[in-house]
Amino acid sequence: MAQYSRVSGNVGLITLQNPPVNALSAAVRQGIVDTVKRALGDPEVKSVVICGQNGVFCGGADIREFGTHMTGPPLVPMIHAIEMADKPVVAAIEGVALGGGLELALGCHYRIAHTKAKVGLPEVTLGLLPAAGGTQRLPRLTGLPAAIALITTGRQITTAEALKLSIVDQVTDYSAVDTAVKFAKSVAERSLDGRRVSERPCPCPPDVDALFEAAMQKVRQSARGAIAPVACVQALQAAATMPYALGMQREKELMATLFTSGQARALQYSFFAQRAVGRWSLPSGARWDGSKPRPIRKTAVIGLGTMGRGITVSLAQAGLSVIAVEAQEKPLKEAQQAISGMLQRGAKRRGGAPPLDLITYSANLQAVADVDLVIEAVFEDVALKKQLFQHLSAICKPEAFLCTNTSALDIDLLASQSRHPELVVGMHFFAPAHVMKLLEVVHGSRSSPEAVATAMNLGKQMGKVGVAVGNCHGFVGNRMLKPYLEQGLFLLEEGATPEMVDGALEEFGFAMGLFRMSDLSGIDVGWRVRKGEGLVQPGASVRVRQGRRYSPLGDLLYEQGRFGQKTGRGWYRYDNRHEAKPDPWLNNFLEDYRARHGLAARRIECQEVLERCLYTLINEGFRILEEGIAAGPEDIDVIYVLGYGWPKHRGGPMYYASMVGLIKVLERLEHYLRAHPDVPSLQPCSLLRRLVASGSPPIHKWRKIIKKTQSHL
Ligand code: 3H9
Repeated sequence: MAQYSRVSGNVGLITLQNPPVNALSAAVRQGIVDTVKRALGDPEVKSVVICGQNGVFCGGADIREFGTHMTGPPLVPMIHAIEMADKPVVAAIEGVALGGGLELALGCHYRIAHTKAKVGLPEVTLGLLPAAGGTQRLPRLTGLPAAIALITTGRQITTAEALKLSIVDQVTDYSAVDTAVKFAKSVAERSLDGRRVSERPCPCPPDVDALFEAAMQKVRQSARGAIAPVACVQALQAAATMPYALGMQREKELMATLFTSGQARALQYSFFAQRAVGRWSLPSGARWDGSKPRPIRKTAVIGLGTMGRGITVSLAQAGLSVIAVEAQEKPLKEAQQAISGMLQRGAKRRGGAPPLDLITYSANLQAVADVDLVIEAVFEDVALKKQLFQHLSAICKPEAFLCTNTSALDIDLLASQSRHPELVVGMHFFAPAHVMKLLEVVHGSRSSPEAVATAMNLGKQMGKVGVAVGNCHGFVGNRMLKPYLEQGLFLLEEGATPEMVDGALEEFGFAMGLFRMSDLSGIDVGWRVRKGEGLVQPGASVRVRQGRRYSPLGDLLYEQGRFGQKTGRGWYRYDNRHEAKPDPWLNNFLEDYRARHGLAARRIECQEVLERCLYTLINEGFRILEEGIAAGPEDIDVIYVLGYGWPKHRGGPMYYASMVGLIKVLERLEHYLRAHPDVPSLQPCSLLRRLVASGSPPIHKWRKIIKKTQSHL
């Protein structure tokens, strides 16, 4: 787990060995303790280098150990012993030095890093803080402002930035290990005075109180109820105000609180869920490990509206050539300008040149004849998309994959327009497509495993987290949103206000409440979807449609020209483009509406808002699992955390349900169904009942029960 050798005559080389990221498991920690002791005790050895095997220094503490009974030597005294060594110890950083990995490196006397390596303290993203001295040593090197920024966000940085911040001492294009060995020889006789980071003072600006006040305010605003970022600031405050030993004590206390918190467990579940979705399977039994993706070199994007532009940018940034097609010359020119601007701004942020040359613009669909894969992002109109698929099928080479960015339409229907339906899949991106990490890869009944594997692989190349989902109206994310939004409208009818509903959801941790979200995405967009479903009856405000309760409130707003942010009026008023303000007009409108329908407004508690909105969404999630549209609860949770602003520290809707208790979710759905028997989405799903009947097993056991349920169907 840590190999020891002597190189270059008198350098002790310690190599961490725990693939794939050399995480600091109990065995690795024991290996480090043993090999360090050996190196320090060997009179022939004058200096030591620590590195990781296979070009990766270390990905930090072994997260898999967190939920278990921890054994092996603890990190803090191990790193302390390295720092106190009387021979120079050099960290040779390749690949990554993250979390405990960087903390190990900070305990070394020198750090040499490869230019392509990344370093960071991402513990906060796991609901923790860097508790192996990271909160105390980093600010002593970088100063407080940089340490606050890095530790409270978990941002990973390039070694060029790390060099500027004094986190590393040298950056090399050559082997970091060879460079570190040479360097270790050169400093073998040098005094270690000033090289032990913990012995340095923590540089404090004169306005340190104001600095922490601002930092605390910033994390409280952006954390949306997450406790780890706040604890990170508190630990850094200790570094600024206490001697090192007391700071370490504070770090330990704060970590103890976080370590056992539900938030840390949820975030760690989320970490593994985001990796588990890559191991997809289809109802046919086809799986990720038996399906080979085809390499994609040339791509095309059809339709250069907001989504098409974002997808084009993402493809080009991933190094793929793109033919960007828009039928009319004027919008084509506008799109070209917008895409170039996005690429230039992206290049400024990431460094390097904008990949403008990878994109060819065309107003002619024939230009896509020899591409390997097309993503269509034209207007969400089924007739238009059907026609486009017929054209593409005739124009493209027969082996080309045809993908649609539809957010709800039937993939099988579109595939049936193509001569090769097995090459058709959905690639549902989320706006803004060049920023959002989520990609729903939608398989139709005839999509081949190769097509799914190719779309998943392309998503990965674009830096997305792909989730394979089945074909149904709205797929996973948008389908679950429907009962959630519907409950929001019903609550308004019964006496709530948009700001009250949104307040409860935002307090829960959503990035945006449902009415603010509706204003952002456009009330006209939702109206068009409902029109497509035959639900809209202009001018009418009948509260029953298609045999179930229906709220026409959204349709009535649409008829008033209140489309949301884009028209400055929606569920809120927008005097400047983004700031939502409660609108007295809307309150009057709601009062009139209730009076017209004989609805008495009642006082609605936040708890009811949460239970009705969230439990109906979760209930739909169970239906999705039961129907095999998603293979497991992790798939749904990843979609909600990455695509729908679900608070990360609550794991995702299905994880949340497992924490609240399935029996409680079931009871509350039954309770609300009794009060609203005309709302079918409150009818508990049979899978939920089955899980409760089998004793509410933990979430990792659901897949097995779901499989059994499906085989009974
Ligand atoms: C910490 O250090 C606490 C300390 O401060 C103090 C304690 C006192 N442990 O992401 P990938 C697995 S907290 C266990 O697909 P990539 C991962 O699950 C830790 N397993 O690869 C996956 O397994 P599988 C702070 C880990 O190349 C496989 O490795 N550190 C760990 O895209 C490949 O991962 C972090 O937060 C781990 N630490 O990205 C870093 N890391 O194949 C977390 C990875 O079975 N890790 N695995 O699905 C990462 O950010 C990325 O994994 C990394 C590689 C950038 C390293």
